Amino acid sequence: MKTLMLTGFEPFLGMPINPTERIVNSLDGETIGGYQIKSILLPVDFEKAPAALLEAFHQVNPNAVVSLGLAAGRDAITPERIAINIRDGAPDNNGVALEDAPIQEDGRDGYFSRLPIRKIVNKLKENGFPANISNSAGTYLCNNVMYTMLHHIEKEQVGIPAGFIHVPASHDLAVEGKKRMPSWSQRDLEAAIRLAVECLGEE
Ligand code: PCA
Repeated sequence: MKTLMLTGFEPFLGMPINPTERIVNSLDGETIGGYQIKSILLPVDFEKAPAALLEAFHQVNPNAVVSLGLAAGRDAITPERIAINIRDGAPDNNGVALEDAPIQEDGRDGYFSRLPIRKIVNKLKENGFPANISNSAGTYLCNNVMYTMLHHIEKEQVGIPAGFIHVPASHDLAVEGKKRMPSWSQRDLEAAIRLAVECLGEE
């Protein structure tokens, strides 16, 4: 059977919960769209996250990679169109804040997602879940992980689907968090990510 590496992140920036941690824990080991899910939790750390991602990639040797991140404030599931070669913005969980720093010194400016993002958006909407393509994954850890994976796949000519999906806050994060934010039930978040993975199986 084919394997899909599904990554999520630990909580960050003082938020008590990251719903992507719960999604990956919940889907780990499931078979969706002909893929067995192998879940990996990544640290919100500019140094450790890319290393952990590539180490897991080599261990799992997956046939597809879907990475998930929380975008608190968004109200829909948003597959990302592009990752850019920049690290900038808020401090990571190790207190490191970067400004205008490339991810790869001699890397390309950007990489387009290798996921069927339009198909994912359409399928989610057909099933009653708000979704749209995002044209910016930001400049923080999510963009970093997306860029790192796509750069590696390009460099090594692995030729597999890979990309990133941002998800809104879960209700429990919205209740516990300090800021007001739109939120989804954890069950709907998980159902939406299952549908997104099913799209890969249909490719
Ligand atoms: N979201 C952050 C990093 C970790 C996460 O879940 C981001 O959008 O970059």
